[in-house]
Amino acid sequence: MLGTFKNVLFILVAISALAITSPAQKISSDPRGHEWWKHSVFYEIYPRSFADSNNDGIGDIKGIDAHLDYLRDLGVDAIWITPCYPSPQVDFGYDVSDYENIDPMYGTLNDFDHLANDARKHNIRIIMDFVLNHTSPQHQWFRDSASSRNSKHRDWYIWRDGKAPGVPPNNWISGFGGSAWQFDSTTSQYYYHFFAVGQPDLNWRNPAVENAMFDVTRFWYKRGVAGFRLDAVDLLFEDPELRDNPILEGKNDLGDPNMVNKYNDKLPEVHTELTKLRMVADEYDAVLIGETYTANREELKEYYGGRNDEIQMPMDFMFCEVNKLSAREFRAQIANVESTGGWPVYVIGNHDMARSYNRYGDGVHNDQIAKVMAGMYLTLRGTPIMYYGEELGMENNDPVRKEDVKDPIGIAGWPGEKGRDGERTPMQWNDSTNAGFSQAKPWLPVPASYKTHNVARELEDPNSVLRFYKQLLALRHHEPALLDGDYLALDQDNPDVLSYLRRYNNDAVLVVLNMSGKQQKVRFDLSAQGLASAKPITLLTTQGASSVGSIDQMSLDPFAVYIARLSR
Ligand code: TEU
Ligand code: CA
Repeated sequence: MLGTFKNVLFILVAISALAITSPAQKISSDPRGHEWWKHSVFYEIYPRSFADSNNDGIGDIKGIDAHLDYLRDLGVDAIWITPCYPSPQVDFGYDVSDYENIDPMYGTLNDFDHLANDARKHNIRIIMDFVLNHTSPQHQWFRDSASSRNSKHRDWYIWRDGKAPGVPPNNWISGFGGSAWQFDSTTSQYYYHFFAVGQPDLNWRNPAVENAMFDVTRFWYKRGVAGFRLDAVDLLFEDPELRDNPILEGKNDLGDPNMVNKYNDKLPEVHTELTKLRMVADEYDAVLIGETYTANREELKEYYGGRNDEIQMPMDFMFCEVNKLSAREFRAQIANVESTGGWPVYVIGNHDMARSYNRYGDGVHNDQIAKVMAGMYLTLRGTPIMYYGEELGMENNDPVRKEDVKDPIGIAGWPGEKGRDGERTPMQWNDSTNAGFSQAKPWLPVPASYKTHNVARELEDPNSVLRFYKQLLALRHHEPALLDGDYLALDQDNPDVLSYLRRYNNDAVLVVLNMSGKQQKVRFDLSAQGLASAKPITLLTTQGASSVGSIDQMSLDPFAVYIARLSR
């Protein structure tokens, strides 16, 4: 009896201790049992380019804070802020010199706390970018590591002797061009950097690195951060023997030999590590989003973890990289991620690839095509991650002169590879100078199209891309079938029109997307779904609802989007 009482007491104490130690914890699931991130719309913010509060030409934390109303009204539930930590900015923040602070150019930790507090009031969660593969050489860990072969942090990075004088330890090539090894004369060894020379790789085989990095995540979770986007997570481990990679024919855009990154990309150890990082995340009900560049469904499936114990949200770049408006190819990629059994994560653009507006646009119907893309990735089963400005139809603005290039990839690859500046230009708020981003000259120039494609103007125009996004996001938040329904492909042989059902209990939403520039006729026989006599109630369409017709005889304008609820 006393024993039982003691047990109960112990459980009570344990529960209250849990409540005390995790103040950041929010309600983890909705009444239907879904984790919060399954019903959330994520939005990537490149802080240098979102809004400049102090008019120095560079966006900042206060700038984000000032636009939370806009994000809430748009229908955003979580923002992922790309790195805003102290950094020499060799790779615009992806070279971190202190994981537990904010770079003065972006503000202070205090500004961050304000943002976190205001975001909470707007029901917007914050996701930070975790650059876990590498640091800046200015990080105190690296400075100590480089200082002597016996330093405390020596083994926190990957140091090796060359094969011979002037010859690096192996043939590995950096993603930013040239050898992935940098000779350091202080200790006469090479250090490994998959990315720029200013981004030395951490040695994740060292438990001290692992612990320090896990503590970094706790630091932010305790500040109210709801999760992390894991940068370049494929690359955490290297072959202990550092074997040469197999060389392929030809050269890449940066002029280096093509190779298979057999010994430094997606090693099995990555998965063991992710289960540990996940355990820390679970202490705080946090979500992990992966920058996972997978080549096939097996690789993508692995990232969810054998017991769903790795990354909850691995981004599906196979979908993102379809790179043409093709119903067939999107249908195949949707089936591919659906077949993993995991919760899909759809992205159509980010700060590393040309804007979707240009990649999918035909140069004539770009606004219509932007709506088709939105009509797809915001109605599929899964979580979408938007890229800032996508909702406006922002376009790429590539540099035209080498001297204007900021991105190290563009500097190394000019003129064949112009780098990533074009997709990182300032957010277009209105049609005043610098698109309302800043009163000072912005760090990157806005494209001329800001005059028509900006928040203020598009809010006024009922046919704008922005207004379409707003309607679509509102639908997505309210239609149970769009939130929780399954995905059923329809009319699967159609090369021009992508159609599917999202079904939930007695509800179904039908999505029909004309991916061609021609009028299309489609018909659906939904008797197998028990919806043969269902009446479609139009929810959203880009053409007159009456001109569409009925489900057994539909007529679609070029690049039309048609979304309807079907009820039995
Ligand atoms: O990207 C990792 C990555 O694989 C990219 O470098 C990609 O190959 C390249 O951008 C193609 O254009 C992440 C970040 O998203 C990127 O911005 C950083 O430069 C990189 O890591 C290094 O931290
Ligand atoms: Ca600023």
